[in-house]
Amino acid sequence: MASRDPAANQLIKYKETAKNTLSATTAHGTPITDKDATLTAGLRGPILLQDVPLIEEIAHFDRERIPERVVHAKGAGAFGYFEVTHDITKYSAAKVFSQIGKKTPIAVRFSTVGGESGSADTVRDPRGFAVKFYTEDGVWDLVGNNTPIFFIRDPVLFPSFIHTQKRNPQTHLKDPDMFWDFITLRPESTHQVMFLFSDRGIPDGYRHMNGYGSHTFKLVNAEGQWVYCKFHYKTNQGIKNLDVKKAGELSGSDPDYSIRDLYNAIARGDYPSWTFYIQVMTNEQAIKCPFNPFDLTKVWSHSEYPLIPVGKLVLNKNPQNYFAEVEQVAFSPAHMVPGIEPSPDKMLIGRLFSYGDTHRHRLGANYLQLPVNCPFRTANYQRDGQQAIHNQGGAPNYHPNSFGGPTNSAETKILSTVFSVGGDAKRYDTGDEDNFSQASTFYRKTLTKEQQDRLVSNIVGNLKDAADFIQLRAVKNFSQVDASLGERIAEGLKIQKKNQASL
Ligand code: HDE
Repeated sequence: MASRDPAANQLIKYKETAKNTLSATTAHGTPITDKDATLTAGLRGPILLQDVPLIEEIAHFDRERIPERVVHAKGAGAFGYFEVTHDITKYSAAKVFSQIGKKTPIAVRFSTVGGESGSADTVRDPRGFAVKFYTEDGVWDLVGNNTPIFFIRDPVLFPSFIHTQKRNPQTHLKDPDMFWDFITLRPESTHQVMFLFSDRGIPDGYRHMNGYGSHTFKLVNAEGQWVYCKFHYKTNQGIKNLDVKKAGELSGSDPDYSIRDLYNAIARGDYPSWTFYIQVMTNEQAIKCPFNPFDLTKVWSHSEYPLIPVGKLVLNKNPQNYFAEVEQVAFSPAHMVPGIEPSPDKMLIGRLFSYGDTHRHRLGANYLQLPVNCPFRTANYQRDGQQAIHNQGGAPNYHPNSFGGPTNSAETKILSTVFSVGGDAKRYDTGDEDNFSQASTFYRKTLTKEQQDRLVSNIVGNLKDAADFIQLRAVKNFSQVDASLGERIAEGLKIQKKNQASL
């Protein structure tokens, strides 16, 4: 860690800009005459209840912590803009894409997933890459990761999947069995597990990784025609990953490595940027697609569905206050804008519920009124609740009404697609759908020989602590990706051939 980088000099810089030292006040704004001593009866006497500044100070301190995010608790944030460089209005009428050269302000939060808010940045874990676009038609959140795929394809498994990476409920320790037990019982996770244990599993900070909306979405144009789409944001800094040894060292010497790297780059004026692309698939193509195009464990081939450039994301401003602008920033996949809609991806639909729900718990019912979250314009019939800052004045609080309250938007009607759904209502376990074909392509075609070697070593290094029967199950799954991959992992784990045969 550089000793006096821009992050280290933050307070010195603050002092340069703060012209006069102001007198301290209570939270209700009255000047405090003595910040250094409590009000006591006599030199050694007890404190008087009328020491309002003291009571206020302690009472506020007692309430400083809010629940951390249940996943993605550790993160860094920054602000900037999205600029359109290519016209995609034939696909989407979303105002954010309306014109080449148009700039929309954005907020971005990067994160690790499993660890607590104080955990190390350089762990092997997917990275969150959430983007908030403040558009004229409201806030659009693209709450993605640095991977185009995910571990599971049914949201009902998500809380359990996350529990496997949290602490064992009895020991309060990270558990050597839970993750691999779950992963091997749900082989649809194999594709993402391979990505996680490849070099890209430990990015070098947040600037040197790509981002993906991951799910399939729908884009709707001004005529109401729609296509399915995926979003990609590719780093212009180049992909850089940390090797296992360096990452381990940094976990001890600079656990906030990624936050520091992002803050300093922006403070230096070295603004990170990403080129933003879409892939599109028509409904006819989706019907003929040999795999389920709404399955989050699958990628869409770039040769069949080429990347179409759209614009760039640029981060040029650090937060002024971490808690207000990063801890309280509230992303939700349900925050979509006219011209962008969800696809039937079950995972996406599960997410549409979860985020607003967790924000109401973490930040309160009026979380969308916090400055970092609020859109340019809100006009609705929601009122009151804790911390109602913008309570819409004297506007009517019921609908329909005869007094000029907000009403239906005729302009965006065409952008709400009509679609048919059908089939028997049933719980369809998708665990046995094609789990290995894309994982095989990743192993055989995407990874070089050296990358394959490191993948094997990373998997073995982690799996070696799991119980024997779980190791055997893992070898069986990896053998379905590629027989030699299974063999090499078995060899690394010193598993005998006869044990494998017993599976
Ligand atoms: Fe999340 N996820 N997630 N997730 N997720 C949260 O929302 C959830 C998923 C992602 O920087 C939570 O505000 C469910 C996929 C990011 O503030 C929570 C499911 C992807 C962030 C939640 C998923 C993500 C979150 C926790 C399965 C990549 C951090 C705190 C259906 C495409 C956003 C919060 C930030 C955060 C739920 C799966 C990305 C609990 C139920 C897939 C980047 O609502």
